[in-house]
Amino acid sequence: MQGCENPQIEPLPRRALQVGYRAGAADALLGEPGTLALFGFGAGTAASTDPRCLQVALETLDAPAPLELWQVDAPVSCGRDGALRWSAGGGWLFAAIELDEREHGGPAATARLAYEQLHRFVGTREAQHVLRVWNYLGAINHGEGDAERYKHFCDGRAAGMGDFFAEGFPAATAIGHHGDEHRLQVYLLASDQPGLRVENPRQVSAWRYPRQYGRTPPSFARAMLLPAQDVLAISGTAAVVGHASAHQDDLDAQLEETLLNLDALLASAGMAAGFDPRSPLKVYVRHAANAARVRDFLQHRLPGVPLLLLHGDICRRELLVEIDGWRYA
Ligand code: 3EB
Repeated sequence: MQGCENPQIEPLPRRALQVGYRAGAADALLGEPGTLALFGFGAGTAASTDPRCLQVALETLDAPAPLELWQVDAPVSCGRDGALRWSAGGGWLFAAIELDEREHGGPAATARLAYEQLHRFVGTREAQHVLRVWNYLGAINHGEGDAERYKHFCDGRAAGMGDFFAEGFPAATAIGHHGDEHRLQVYLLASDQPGLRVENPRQVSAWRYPRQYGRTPPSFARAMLLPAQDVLAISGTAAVVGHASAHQDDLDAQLEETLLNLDALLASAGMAAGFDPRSPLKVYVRHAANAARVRDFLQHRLPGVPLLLLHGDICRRELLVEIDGWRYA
């Protein structure tokens, strides 16, 4: 047939996984069809041996704490590979690793190992496009200047990434937890189709931060549009303007600036403004005493939006709050 000598069958873009906060028992949620991952928050969460379960080291500032559920429209398989656990279905891949820094020689070596193991594993899978990564480490602001633990983490992360992310960095979050100081948790979402990286025109791209923020600039994109462009995965977003932290010690002003950054990201992604009941957000709050004020502020400004407040340290010590999450189109 003329014009059809070399038919190119374009695969349909992968419809996004569904992410939401759910009350209820872990076992029931794990039993629902298509459950790819289930997250509990804080030490009070029941540990599970299911590879799809992760007990995030951050304590929640909400009671009762919901679980975060990821679901896909396909059967899910799962397993373990050394320190790594994974699940996969419908073109999506969840992988998580937890390491003890004492066994690997500190935060840089441990971050490096975590990223080496993760990309080595992802490299064996069909879902090779890492779209979104979360990093939780202890005592993130310990140490002065270049000796700060976050800076060591950035060194190790970049080394462990190697050239696996040569096409561009994933969207990411890096937050300090208050659990066992030596515990590093890294988990990711990957797909068999690429996403679209989104930067924020109000902010210098993180990988171009000037030297004052560390030897190795943080390797993340501000957000990632998932393959069907039906959801934006938003990186940790704080009151950073240009490359500088704004509104030192002013919680309300930092929240306002963060909302401006989130609006700018949505616009930059070509999405309509605003968040809605299908857009779950995580709010990392440095001082637990600020939780009620942060909750009131955001409930007023983002009515109906599912918020999960977590007690965590932002990687710049002058920042009091950071927000990440999902915005469905
Ligand atoms: C910022 O805008 C705040 O190191 O992966 C936000 C999101 C931040 C991700 C990371 C750091 C990271 O620079 C800090």
